[in-house]
Amino acid sequence: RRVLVHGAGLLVDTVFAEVVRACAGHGGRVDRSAAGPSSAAAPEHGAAPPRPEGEPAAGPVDLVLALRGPHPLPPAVPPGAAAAPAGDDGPLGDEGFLSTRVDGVTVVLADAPAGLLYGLFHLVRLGEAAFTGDRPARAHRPALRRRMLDHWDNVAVHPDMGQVERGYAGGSIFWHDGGPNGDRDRLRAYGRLLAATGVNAISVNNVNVHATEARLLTDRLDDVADLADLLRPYGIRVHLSVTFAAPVVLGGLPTADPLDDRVRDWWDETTRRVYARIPDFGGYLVKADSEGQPGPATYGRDHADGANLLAGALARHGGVVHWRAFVYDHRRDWRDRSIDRARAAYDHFAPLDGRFADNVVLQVKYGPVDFQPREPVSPVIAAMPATRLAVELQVTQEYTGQQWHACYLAPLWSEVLDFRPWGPPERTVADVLAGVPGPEPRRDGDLVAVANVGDDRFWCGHPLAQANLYAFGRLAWDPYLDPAAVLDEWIDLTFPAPTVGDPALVRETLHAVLDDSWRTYERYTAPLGVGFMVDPDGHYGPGVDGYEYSRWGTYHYADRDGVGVDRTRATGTGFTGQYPPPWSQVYESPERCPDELLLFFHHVPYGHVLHSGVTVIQHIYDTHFAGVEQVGAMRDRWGRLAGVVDQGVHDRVAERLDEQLRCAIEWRDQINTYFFRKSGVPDARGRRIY
Ligand code: BDP
Repeated sequence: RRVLVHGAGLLVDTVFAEVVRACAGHGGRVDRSAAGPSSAAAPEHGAAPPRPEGEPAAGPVDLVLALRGPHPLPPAVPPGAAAAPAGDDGPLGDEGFLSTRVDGVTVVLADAPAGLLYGLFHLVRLGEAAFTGDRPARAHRPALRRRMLDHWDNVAVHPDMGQVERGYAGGSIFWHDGGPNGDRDRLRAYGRLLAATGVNAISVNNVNVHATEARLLTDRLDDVADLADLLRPYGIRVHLSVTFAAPVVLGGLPTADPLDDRVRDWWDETTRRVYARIPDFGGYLVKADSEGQPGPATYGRDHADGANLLAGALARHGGVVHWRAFVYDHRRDWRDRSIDRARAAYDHFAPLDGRFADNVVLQVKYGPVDFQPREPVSPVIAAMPATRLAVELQVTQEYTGQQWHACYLAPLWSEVLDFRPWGPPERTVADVLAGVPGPEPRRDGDLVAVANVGDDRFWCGHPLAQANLYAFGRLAWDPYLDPAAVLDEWIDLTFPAPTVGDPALVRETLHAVLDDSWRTYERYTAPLGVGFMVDPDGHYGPGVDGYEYSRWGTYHYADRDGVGVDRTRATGTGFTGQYPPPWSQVYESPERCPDELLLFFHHVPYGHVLHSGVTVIQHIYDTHFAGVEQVGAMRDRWGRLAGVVDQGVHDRVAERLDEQLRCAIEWRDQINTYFFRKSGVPDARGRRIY
């Protein structure tokens, strides 16, 4: 094929290098026109030298990737290909692109270099289809401006959490034993991989900022600048987790009080130095006054005072502060039933709505407690119309099987994104983040996720966990996508169609293994939204009473009569009152509450009959037996791909499915036995319970 890349800029250089690489060995020819001076900074891909500016490529061309702008479009763009799509002549923006195919030429046009890069990856997704027939012009723009991954990576190995906190894919891709991870090719490949999913921002160190990591902001800034240089060609901006105590621990000041002038000056000057070194630095990520991290409360100040301090220092450079809403009392007394951890984020932040600076993004976990496989959507999202929000997902599978269990999380995330915080027909969470205006003007927001990548050979430990990374990026680009369609994309990009036997085998098998895997995981773990019956040490495997009498505030309250947390206004913690109608009423009522959340909101007798028609106790037994059977079926299905997919991938997944089955059986037996002993109610179907 013949390809023409037209335009100047670092990211256009990347596009050119990518196309050269794709064509290498296939007899294709790639030309470059209108290249500007920035191509000196092209990534090291061994690209062919660009053609002189303005010189058209000779002969017919199959694909043109062209930047509109100061230079005229090259003649290779067929007449009509540059016309706006019917009904959509709005600007393409910094990252959008227009794709079409006219007169046998596939054309991608963009107004900014990043758009061309995303346009290229769009073609890669289309594959051969991008070069057949005519394709009507279509404009593509990301629904969300910032699509961000947070790495919980420590620079130095932490005695409890290791190199990566809650990391299940080996060591850190960024850091190794106190210093940078020297594998620069791997880092470039990571940038490329992320750009292909649509991710455009990354935070490179843990939100729990320890002493070594704190210094990334000052005397170890060069390490951050190096990462920024490696990721910049792929349109990814680097952010840093900072400690709120930095003026004390790094600056030697006696205080970090956000209203103290010395503290403000310190942040201003420190931030100025960061931007002098990294001009496109993204901003700061802060976990403050939470789980032992320092924050403004020490000085009697609130979260708005704290966030606005950093926002002020960043604003003049175009940076943002992601301030996490994951704040609660982690030293509570388990005997005090009046404190409810689910209430905490709303109680802390809702009263502050309207006080945050415009470049503060309040980063809210999708559920009110902590990344459980099933939680209601956080009430904070509806409560803060005057605040820019990010919804935080957990791609790393801390509570969903730790990349030993196959658990495709996109259906969970889609449920969150499709949730309507004010009830139908009002806006969805996706609408809120995309900036769709409501009764009050709404600010657009971000989608953020805790990353699942490490230095593992398969990136994510479990090769199938890559589907979660891919789906996160795609849903952040377009939160209205269907999870099954996203999975199709990932399968086609990841596994070549088998050359012998049934060409649909790989696709069908992966759907059979992954489509329902999140619900399967839910079936064999904590029932009906009660959460946290997990081993408290590592959060892997069952721990039926592991958290029941601890300080963390995550209880199920099972006794001989019933189970669940009463969060009603009538008799419980009042958490249901944090939702606007209709959800405040729906969740308040055990009759109206959706089955899957019943024990999150209500303490009910074991004989309580669900909407499904079975009792709570029978539901527990049935789902736990079914969950194990489903994992067995997943394992058998995967077995049929032996010899069809790469042997190394097959072995790794097979090993993990064996472990998933072992662990699911352990969950089933412990949960069923626990509830049988508590309730004394036998299984109606007479299955063996220990
Ligand atoms: C919890 C994790 C803990 C994190 C915390 C957070 O167990 O390691 O530090 O979330 O989000 O789920 O800050």
